[in-house]
This record gives sequence, C-alpha cells and structure tokens, in this order.
Amino acid sequence: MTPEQVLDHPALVLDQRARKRYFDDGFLTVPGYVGPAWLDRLRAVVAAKIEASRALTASDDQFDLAPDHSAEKPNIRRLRKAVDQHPDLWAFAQDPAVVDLVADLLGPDVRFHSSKLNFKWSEGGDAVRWHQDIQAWPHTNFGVLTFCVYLDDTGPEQGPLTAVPGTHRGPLFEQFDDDGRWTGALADRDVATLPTDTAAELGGPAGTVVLLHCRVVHGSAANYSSRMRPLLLNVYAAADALPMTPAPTPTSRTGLLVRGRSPRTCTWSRTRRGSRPAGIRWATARSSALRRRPRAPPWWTRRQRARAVSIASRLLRPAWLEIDLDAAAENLRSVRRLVGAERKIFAVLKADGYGFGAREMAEVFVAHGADALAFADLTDAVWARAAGRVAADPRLPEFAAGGRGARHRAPPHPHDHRPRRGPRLLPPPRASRSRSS
Ligand SMILES: O=C(O)CCC(=O)C(=O)O
Repeated sequence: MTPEQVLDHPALVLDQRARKRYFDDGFLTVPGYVGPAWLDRLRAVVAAKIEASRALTASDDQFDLAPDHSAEKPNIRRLRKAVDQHPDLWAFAQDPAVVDLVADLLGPDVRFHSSKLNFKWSEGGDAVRWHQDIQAWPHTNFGVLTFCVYLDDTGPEQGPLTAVPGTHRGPLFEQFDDDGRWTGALADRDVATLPTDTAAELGGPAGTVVLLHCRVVHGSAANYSSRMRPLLLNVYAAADALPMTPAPTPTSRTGLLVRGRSPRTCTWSRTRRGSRPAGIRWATARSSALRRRPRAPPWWTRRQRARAVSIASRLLRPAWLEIDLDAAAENLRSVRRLVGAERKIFAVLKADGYGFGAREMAEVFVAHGADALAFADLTDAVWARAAGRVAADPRLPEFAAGGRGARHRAPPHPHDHRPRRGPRLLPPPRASRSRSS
C-alpha cells in the first residue's frame, strides 16, 4: 500500500496528523502508550530472563551475552526471538492495542515478522551505528516497520533511539564493507552525506512507543548511566509485503497474520535508479515489469485465476528477478549491428517475454529499432496495436481468418483456435469431394 492508501483507511489509534508525521519523518514517538498493566507483565519477564541468564557462560539461541557476563553480574545484550521466549511476549505482540497502532501506519492487514529485546546494559551498553533495517530483511515493498517500546524511563543518558528525519525517502545504503562482509551499518563516507545534525533523540517515559519506518536511518548512543535500557522491538509488515529472503532470526510466529486478512496479491515497490545497494539489488524504477501482476492466460476461468493468485500470494519465498531494460536495448542494437540496416528485425515476445514482461520489452525493442513485434498472446498484440507500438507494415498480409484476431488485424495464433476439448493446433483439413459419378 502507498502511504496515501494507508492514510485513506480510518485511523484506529493515532490522529491523522501523527500518521502523516510518520510518513514525513520516517518515525513517530507515542509517549507512554503502553500502560502500567502491560509494563508490569513485560518487566516481570525481563526480571525472570535476567535470573535465567545467570546459569549461562556463553551466548546461545536465546541470549546474546556481553563478554563480561557472569552469574554475579549479568550483562545481556539481547534476548533473541523474543516472542518465542515467553508467552507474554507473544501475547503482547498480537495485542489489539499494539496491532491497531501498527495498522494505522501499515494498513489494516498486518503480519508479524520478528522480535528481540535489546537491553543496552548500564555502564557501557553498546552504541548502535547508523543503519537502515530493510536491508536485513528485504520485502517486496517498504510497508514494514519496527514497533519499539521502552520498558523503563529512557532519557538521553540511556542511549535512546535516534533517527534522521526524512532519510526513509532517500537512498538505500550499502551495509556491506569493502570486502563484501555484512556490517549492518552505513559506511562513514555515506554517513557524511546525511544531515545527522538534524537527528531526533526518541526517548520518553516507560511505555513510550517509537515506530521506525524500515528505511529510516537510525542508531543509538552507548549507555554510560547506572540504569540499563530494556527496549522491546517487534517488526511488522503490511500483509502485501512479502519477505524476499528468509528472516535472519526467524521466530515460530514469523509470517503470521496478526490483523486483518491475507491479501490475494503482493505489491512491489519502486526505488529510484542508482539507489540500490549491491547486497540487495532492488528493482529499479524502469523495471516496471516487476510491479505488474502476472496475467493469467485469457482462457482461464475466474475460478482458475482466483486460485492461481491465491497460491501465488501464499508463496513465502517468491522468486525475484531484476530486469535491466538497458541490457535488452543493447541486445537489440547488437542484432542491428550484425544484420545491418537493410534487414527487418522482428522481436518475438513469447510467454510474456519469457516472464520479463512482453509489453515492457516491446517498448524497449520498438524504441531501439525493432521493425515489428510478434506476440504469442493475442491480448498483447491487441495492446500493441491500440498503443500504436506497431506501425502497420504494408507487406504483411492482412489477416483474413475469423476469430478475435481478425477484428484487430493481428496475425493468427494457435491459441485463437482453441477447441473446447483438447488442443488442436491446426484447423482440420477439408475433405476433398471428388465427384466420381
Ligand atoms: O537498541 C537500539 O538502540 C537500536 C536497535 C536498532 O536500531 C535495531 O535493532 O535495528
């Protein structure tokens, strides 16, 4: 969903100005949103986990421990996969008060993605470098956010979340180092391009919720105070945003719908050309083929189409292709160089241009010198004529047979002759009647 579409849904929790502010800034703070009853339950979980960590000497699947962690003086960096570590953490993640707030910013249909509890321990809890989240768990669109709640009062001394307003509308940054290793953070040279002096410190009293857009550049300072800073972070995605890679720290609830309905289709976002990091390879704006829903063959019944769409939308690991239209153009120009100016080039676009988008490829080929187009699907041929993409070639024989193609002066194709039962590619030969008297 676009921000405009989200904003068209009636607000559930936030006022409209706050929702707009989230889309303007890329983050929103809701002071004291989580009330004392939930805070007490969540703090009880934290206390129990700290006690449990005393038995450990090394990090495990649940606890990420700091090097100086000990039974006497626990120092936990993170509780991983939080919703799997205590029933209350999962109950909180799907509480209507939580998912309604999320729905105000993602739209009514919401899936749970992942969660963790960052402790940022007292007297030296680590700083978190400037980063964007979406590179860690790419989705087909940017309708993904992190719902963060402070379990204790958090001021500037505790290293609150800090975000640079508007950066969710800017580039996606590379978060690999020069040797190709994932760092999860921006390089200093990229940070230098950002107005970090405008960064907002997003602290608040216990129960304050911070909602972070998946593209906003954010981080946090170290905590040198005498109080730790427990922060629960749950990630949610609009249900039409499908993950493009398996979640790095999947929970048993990852992908579950926590609000609304499962949509029949997923949505692809565009990014600006040149704004994609090498590690992710987002679609470019010009690869509009990626955003088009695949078209069902014209002879499918409504039921067949609905079933195909519903199966496709349930695929959690959709294939993803980046289609470089400049490369397609260069291919056409190469063929032209090979055959010379005299020869006619027919660009043949079968099977939806082999999945690249017959119409998008047609545009490119015509723009770069194809003399004619040939389609397997009559609907594409009809589109091409209507859109004026194909100049009528006087040497092409008029299509004189019956069927839908005739109305559009398009050449015939076996699909146009589909009999009711079984395929038949050619019309049956006429029986010759000889009068033998
Ligand atoms: O715990 C923090 O201060 C920052 C957490 C964060 O930004 C993240 O995990 O993406």
